[in-house]
Amino acid sequence: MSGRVWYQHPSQCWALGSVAEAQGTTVLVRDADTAEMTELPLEDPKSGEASTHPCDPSHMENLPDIAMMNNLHPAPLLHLLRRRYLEDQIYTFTGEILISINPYMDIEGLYDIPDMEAGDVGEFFLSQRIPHVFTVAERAYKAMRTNPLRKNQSLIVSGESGAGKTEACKRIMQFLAFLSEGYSSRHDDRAAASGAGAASATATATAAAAAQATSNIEQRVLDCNPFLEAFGNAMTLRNNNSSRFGKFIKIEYSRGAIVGARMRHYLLEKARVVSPQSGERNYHIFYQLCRGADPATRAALGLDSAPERFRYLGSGGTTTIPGVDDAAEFEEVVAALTDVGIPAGTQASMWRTVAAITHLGDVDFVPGSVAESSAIADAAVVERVARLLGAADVASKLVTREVRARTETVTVRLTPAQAREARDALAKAAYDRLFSWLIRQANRCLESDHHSSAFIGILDIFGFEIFDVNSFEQLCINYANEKLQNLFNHHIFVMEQSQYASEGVDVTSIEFINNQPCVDLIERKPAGILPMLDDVCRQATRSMNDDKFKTRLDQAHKGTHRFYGSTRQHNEFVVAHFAGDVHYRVDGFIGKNNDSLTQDLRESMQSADDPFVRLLFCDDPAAAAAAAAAAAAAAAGATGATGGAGAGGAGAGAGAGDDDGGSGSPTSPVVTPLALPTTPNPASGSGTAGGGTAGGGASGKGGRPSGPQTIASKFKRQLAELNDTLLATAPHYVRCIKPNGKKLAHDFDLPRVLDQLLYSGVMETVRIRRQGFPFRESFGEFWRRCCAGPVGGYRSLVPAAASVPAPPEPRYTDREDPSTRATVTYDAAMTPDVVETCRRGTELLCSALLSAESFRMGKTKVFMKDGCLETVHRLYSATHATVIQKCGGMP
Ligand code: AOV
Ligand code: MG
Repeated sequence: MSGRVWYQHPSQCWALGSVAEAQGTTVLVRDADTAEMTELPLEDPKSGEASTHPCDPSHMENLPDIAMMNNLHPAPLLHLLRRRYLEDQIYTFTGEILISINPYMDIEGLYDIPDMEAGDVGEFFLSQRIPHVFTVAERAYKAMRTNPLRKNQSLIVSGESGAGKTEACKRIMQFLAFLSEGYSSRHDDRAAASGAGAASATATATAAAAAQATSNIEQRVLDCNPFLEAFGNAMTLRNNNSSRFGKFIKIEYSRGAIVGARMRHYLLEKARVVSPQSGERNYHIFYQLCRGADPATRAALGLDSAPERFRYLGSGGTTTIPGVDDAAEFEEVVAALTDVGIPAGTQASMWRTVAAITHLGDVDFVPGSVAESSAIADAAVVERVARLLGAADVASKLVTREVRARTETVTVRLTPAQAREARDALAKAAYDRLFSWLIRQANRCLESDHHSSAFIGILDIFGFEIFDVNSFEQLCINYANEKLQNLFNHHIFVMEQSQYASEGVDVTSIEFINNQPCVDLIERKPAGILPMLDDVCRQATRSMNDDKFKTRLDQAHKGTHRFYGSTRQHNEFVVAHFAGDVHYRVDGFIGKNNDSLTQDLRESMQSADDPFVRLLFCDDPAAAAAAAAAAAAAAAGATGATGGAGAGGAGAGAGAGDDDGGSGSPTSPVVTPLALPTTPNPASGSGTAGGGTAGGGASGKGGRPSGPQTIASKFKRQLAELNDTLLATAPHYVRCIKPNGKKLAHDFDLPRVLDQLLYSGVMETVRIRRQGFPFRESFGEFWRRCCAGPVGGYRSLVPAAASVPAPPEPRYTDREDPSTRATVTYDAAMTPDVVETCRRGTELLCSALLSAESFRMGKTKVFMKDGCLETVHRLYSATHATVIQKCGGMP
């Protein structure tokens, strides 16, 4: 095996070969497969990385855990993953982290749950250390039940779009449901508790929903998936079932049984509702409804089984997904909605809303009779929308906007372009609110009736995205990933440190790549990209535009922040993310961040005849009540305060800051102060956000002294919360990898995978490990290793150690863990005395043969640098070459 090396290959990243010749600064390598010769510089001139790496026998083994490999390096790691992947072994551990590679096909039996003895439940995969998502789920489950310090667990699943995060999360949830059911069948305490809970709470809406739901809590958690995916997933170029929102599900436990769940969602991609990109679809539900609703419903909704006829549904140019039957999926969605307790009547309302949004897309505008105005092109279409929403005034509200000034209200006509913008804003808002409502329903039905003592959180967030043109949405998504990466770095670093700490081993200065400056560049006040965008959005002036925002960014960061860059394109800036440089185009940033639905349209929806539509557009009842109280207080005490440029209104609406630009920032030309509203509208929470009368146009959108918070600030707050939640849990990581860009099975694109291993931090964990002591073995196992072989094994090399006895043969025995009542297998031969003997032998041998720098004695394990074991082995082979040969080689 000696002489074999991994070498840098032009197309394969790394390949196996042998050094034919080394001359000065170059090396000549013969490929192991093709015998082709390649001459390489000793070091890669760009990275300074050695262009060859010695191949260790362990690199050729099919290891379930990369941590078992000697002389770790990206090359053998990559080849191990490929080999396993091609044999349908898609999971591999790297220490505690699970790597999962999307197989793009169903692997037979992979998710079968074997028959287990009662004692094995929760230990089955774990005790065998099988690389599998079930193992990670078991580990989290076990830790939740046994770790008194950190009960709450989180499973953090990451990877780029299409890597398999959502599938992994579903499998994890199914398995957790299985564990919980297994627990409940052995302990009937929960059954008794939930029976009592349901009986005492029948008066509440929660219990009513739960009572309608036919299934148990475990099943209900799983039942949410079909409808969440129908409404929140879409076919994209990268993934036929791409999640267009992030979600965090907390599964709540009492002892070992699930008692409830809660979920949060993050940033549903709204732009898709009105403009799916070429080659992509809108959200699944639109097509499912068109194809799956019964003919009568379809007729009542004005829908058609050919969704491509509707502009919002057909503009991506594709309406079918290979292998997917939308009509059958619709049936599944309806069954799931019914199962979680959403009555048929409410479902009908949901379909009306979905249909109304579909028709909205076909409302178009032509120039009106008066200059700068518009008229609706086809009255029949808008009437259908009005009927479905129960909002008769929607037609007029789409082409005009009321601007409220100090003493009067002026109706301003909208140009066709502005009217289209208003229409799209309404469609996006309606869909977004429908989705949020759905999440609330799911939460209601999953709400726990009784006390939970711990949770397991599962995070499935949109993967890092780099497109040709990246916009505000990508910045938000990549920001989320940057935050998660930051947390990962922290955890890995902490985990590694704590391994050493628990063994009492001192390791000096482990360094890790910190992406904190990049996170700061995006989020930190005052000059971070998002805070600056918020500032700009708050400045209610027409002169502020996306280009000026870009100029401000340049002024703040160009040439000074190493994670910020600028290109020749005047409207682009670059962020050096951990996963690569991303060029963002600023066009539309301000509009997308403001995300405003005109107040008129919102009010129109809030007073719709259809109670379901009213409900959707009713702002948070609690917030509305608080705002009403604040408004009343402000009105009572603010008679003399009208000079405050609308600050009274602002305060009343949302308690927003005094720093609002409504009162005239240095860059704003003229801003007319606003009067207090004559009839404060607490429900909208926005006071009188009329604003830009100064411009004389219909730019009510511009001025928002206290309007709803921006998308960026809301998202930032949500992520901060998530971060705090996750920080307080014990994390378990699943890193999903996308093997190719073609959605193909058995296709492993080496450079692509290496890229993901690098940016997902997997390589970094390997590097951190190598900086410390990557080889670690318990004293017993290590000493057994030293005593094996002719002449008494390695210990024969050190006279003082030669007399230390070998441990007895292992005697694997089962015992019950008192805290979990689970069966654990252990080696009964390893009594404390035996362990102490092994420790002594280990120490004698290591101190005699290794430098003090290269090993550490922990409390139960010995730690070594890479290559130490090989040194010992070489010495041994050389010393006893003849004897070893006589005995027929090494054991
Ligand atoms: P994602 O969640 O990571 O992307 P998915 O979990 O949706 O990716 O996986 C994409 C597709 O790959 C699935 O629809 C399956 O067809 C296939 N797939 C993934 N994992 C498996 C598996 N374990 N076994 C079989 N097929 C699998 V995104 O949501 O786009 O970031 O926003
Ligand atoms: Mg997904």
